[in-house]
Formats: sequence, structure tokens, C-alpha cells
Amino acid sequence: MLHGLFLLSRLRPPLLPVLLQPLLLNPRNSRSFSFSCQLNNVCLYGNGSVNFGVFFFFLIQIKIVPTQPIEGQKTGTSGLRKKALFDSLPPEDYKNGVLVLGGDGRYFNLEAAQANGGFVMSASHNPGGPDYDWGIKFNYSSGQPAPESITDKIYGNTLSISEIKMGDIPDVDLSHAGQIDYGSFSVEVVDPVADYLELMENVFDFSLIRSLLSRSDFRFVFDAMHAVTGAYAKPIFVDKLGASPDSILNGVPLEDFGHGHPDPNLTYAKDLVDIMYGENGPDFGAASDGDGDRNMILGRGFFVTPSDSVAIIAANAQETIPYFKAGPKGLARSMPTSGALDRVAQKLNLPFYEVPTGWKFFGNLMDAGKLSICGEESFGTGSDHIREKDGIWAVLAWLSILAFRNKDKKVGEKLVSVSDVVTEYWATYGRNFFSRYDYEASLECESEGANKMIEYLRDLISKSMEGDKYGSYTLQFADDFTYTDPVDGSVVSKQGIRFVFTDGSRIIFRLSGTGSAGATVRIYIEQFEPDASKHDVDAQIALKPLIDLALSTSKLKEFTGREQPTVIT
Ligand code: VG1
Ligand code: CO
Repeated sequence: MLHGLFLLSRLRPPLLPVLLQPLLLNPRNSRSFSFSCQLNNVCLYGNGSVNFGVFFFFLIQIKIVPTQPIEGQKTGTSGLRKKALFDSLPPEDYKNGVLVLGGDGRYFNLEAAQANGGFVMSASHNPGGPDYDWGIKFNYSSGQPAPESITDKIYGNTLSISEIKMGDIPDVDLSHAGQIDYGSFSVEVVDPVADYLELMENVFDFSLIRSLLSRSDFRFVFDAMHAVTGAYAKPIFVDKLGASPDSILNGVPLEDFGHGHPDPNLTYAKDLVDIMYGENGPDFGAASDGDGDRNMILGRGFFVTPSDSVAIIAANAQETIPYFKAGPKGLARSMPTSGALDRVAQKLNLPFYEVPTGWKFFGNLMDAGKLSICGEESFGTGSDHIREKDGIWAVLAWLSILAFRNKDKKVGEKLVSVSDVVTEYWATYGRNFFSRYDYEASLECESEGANKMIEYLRDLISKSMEGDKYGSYTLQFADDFTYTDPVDGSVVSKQGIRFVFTDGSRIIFRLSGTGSAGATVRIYIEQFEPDASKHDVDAQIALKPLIDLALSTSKLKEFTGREQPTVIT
């Protein structure tokens, strides 16, 4: 049994989560878990060009190094992201269990993978390199990001830690798969790409996708952003599915992501956006983040907002993806994600859940058999094939939809494009205009103003009443989102301040839980438009009145001094 699962980052595991999961599911690996061990088993997912997983079975000499607490080691939305390494897990989480360690390949992954006392994971989309972020995520029993009950215990330990235990073994060669014995201690390096590929072949109809990617009249590009999916892109898209070798951009994983910021959005994946919006752009473009769990989907001159993407995947899943041939069990989104998915759930008569930001809340629903497809507005999309969001899965899902729609088209006939799929979807379900403004923290940016703004908004909602006028909008309710898990009854509060108006429009405010310094403010704006004649408008234009209302209601400029967001989605 896998007791815990750690991810390293830079190849930071979206893939890790993603990549680790197949390992758990694949019977080929089960023998790896059957060894009894005195301490724990650890699987290291290497990264970059290496990209292997490693199992440790040990009974070795332990070195004890005195240490002392380092403050500020509380995990956020998903794991800990810092510029430093720390140790610690409660003993009940590693004694007589199996631990898996994986990495996204960012700077210091390889060295950390050798440090038996510390489990190193990923800082996801945060930049990497000696001067940038490093991170640790702890994923729990079924592979989902650890619930707060566990991360709180870990945090408690960081406050009182006094020593680090280190196994005294030589560095492990991560560049070759296979088992290495160090006396009573064994390490097995595995290749997670092969396991992941096998899983994907079971989820999707690869011959259908190949029929699209090998067409001479369909051009595909995938930007791995020099991050972990670089190791997956060629074996999957090129070797298996017939895409042209030059369709993979930035496909070599680098420890500093080539000085990039591996966050697949309109700002940080600008090179890809320029290609897709350029003259004679490709038909389909996608990118994923540091650890491969995020995805951005683009058509020629067309951006698919992630809230629409998950809704469109859900609406088309049963017809186009074999894994869902009996239909999805249920759908879910994070609270700030637009209500597009709600409408699909309603139409397909499926159970629907709204959870707080962060993937950890989806896992319980999946384990209970209540949820198959879910997503977040932050470029995270996935299903219950694993317990993390999965960037490559999302790309394969979109390729499945396009391949299905174009399977009978002859060369030279006009293909159904990404924008056709989205426009048809809007015509059927209506369009949820959506935008997110991020005011990202920098080292110089004080968190005080942002915290004061949130306090001010909390005070405002406590005095708000149904029927209050906000410009031309009428308030239905305002609150700070509280979630009760329908499976275990656990309750989390203060998950985002929302103002919901009588026409269904919403403005939402949160502070990021994934930054490494300062405070990042996120504002989410949404408005539903049923009238198809009004769908072909830029979201920034359609949402302008609501965006202005969000800025004036929050007094953001006064509190933070920030004039402009750093990222607009
Ligand atoms: C952000 C996103 C959230 C996502 C989280 C982890 O969190 O908003 O939707 O689950 O990152 O994604 P926050 O607290 O900064 O808003 V990843 O790719 O960094 O694991
Ligand atoms: Co990520």
C-alpha cells in the first residue's frame, strides 16, 4: 500500500502527481510495494532528462543531525513553496509505510532526491533556479494532495523540530531504471513516462487522436515551457500519436525552466500565444506548467478560458473518451471557477459539487465514487483517473473532441476548429464570461495592504443585505465561502469573499495560498450571457462594468497601491 506520495518539482509534478499516480495504479509496480521495510519506502521521481521514479527499501544506518525550527513553513493551497528546504512528517505517516518522492526537475531536485531525510517536491508554476522557488507537496493515501488535517500536523512538527534523521547511503544514480542494492537497503529507479503512457492509452482512444494529429491539414503545437512535460511530450504526442517532431516547443526540461516562469497563461506563455494569434497560426496549441498539472488550450487566434474548457470536456466526454463511455459520475469545480460546468451538470442530469480552491477537495468525492470530471479556473483540469489535475490529460481530452468531430472530414474540407467547438457550446449552454485579475506579490510587496483589504471586505459582507444596490447590480448575497465536505463532514471556512448578484453575476476576492513571499490578490469576475448574438465579444469588454465595480467595492488601489494586475486571464 502506498502510504504517502511526495512530489519533487521542477519537473514539478503536476506530472508528479500525475505521474506518480499511474505508478500506484499499475500492477507492474505493485511488487515494488510488497517489500517489508523497517522505515519507509520512497519513490523518487527524477526529472528533466532523467525522469525516473525511485523506490527505497531501507534498513540502514541513520545519522541524526540537530536542527531547529524555521518559521513560516505552513503549507498553502497545494504544498509548501519556499526558497529553502525543510524536513518533517508525523511518524505515523511514514513508519511501516511506503513513501513516494518525485520531482519536476527544477534546480536542486537531483541533490534533494539524495537527501534521505527530506522529501522534496515541486513549486509547480512558480519560477525555479538557485534564486527562485522550491517546494514540497505531500500527497496522501490515494494520491490526492494531503488534507488540512494532515498538513496541519506537519506544520505543527515544523514548529518543534529538533533533529533531522538521514540515511547514510551513497548518492543514487537516477539516470538508469533498475534496482540498486546498498546492503540491506534497495533503491529502485522506475520510468514514470512508460506507466503514464500506459494509463493514457486506457483512458483515451489513441487511434482516434492519431487520425487527427497525423493529418497533413492539422497543425499542433505543445509548449512544455522547459518543464516536466518535456519528458512526456515527445513519447506521447510525437512517437505514439504521430505529431510532427517540431510541434514540441521548449521540450527540454531545464533546472531553471530556461529563466522562464512555467505558468501556462496568456502572460507567461506569451511565445505560444503569439504563435497561435500570428498569421497562419496552427490549429491547436497547448502549454503546461512546471509540474505538468496545469494546461492552457488555444485554437488559431482563440483562447479557451479554463472554466469553459472543463465544461466542454464534460459535455463531450461520453461521446469522445472511452474512459467515460458510461457517462461521468459527477462534475465539480472550485468556487471561483465560472458556473459553465454547472449548466452541463444540469443538462446531463449529473451530481454537481462546488469546492474551495485547491485540488485536495476533489479527492474525497472521487474516492467516494461521486466525481469523474472537475476543474479550476486556474488552468487545472482533470478526472478521477488520478487524484491531481493533469495537463497532458486535458490536451488529450481536447484532441479527442477535435478528432471525433473531424473524423469523417476529407483533406481539403474545412475542419471543425477549436473556436467552432467553443462557439457551438456557448450557443447550446450560454456563455459565462469570466476573467481573473492577479496582483502578484513581489518581494518588495508588503502583504499588509492586501490583508487590510480582505479585512475591509469581510466587514462589508457582514453588513450586506439582500437587495443592496451595487451600481446597476442588485445583491443576492455576500459571504466568505464555507465548504462542508459531503463525504467526511469536515468544514473549511474563509475560502473566498463573494458578492453574488440577482442576475447570477459574481465578484470574488481571495489571497493566493501558493506564493512564497508577500501577498497575491486574486479577483474573479463572472457574468452569464444567454443571448448567442452577444457571445462574440471580448471578455474584458463584456465584463468592464463588473470589473470596475470589483475595483471600487474593494478599494484595491487605496489598500494596495497597485494600479494594474500582473496577470489577466
Ligand atoms: C493556485 C490556484 C489554484 C490551484 C493552486 C495549485 O492557488 O488558484 O486553483 O489549485 O494554485 O496549483 P492560489 O492559492 O495561489 O490561488 V499548482 O499548478 O501551483 O499545484
Ligand atoms: Co502545477
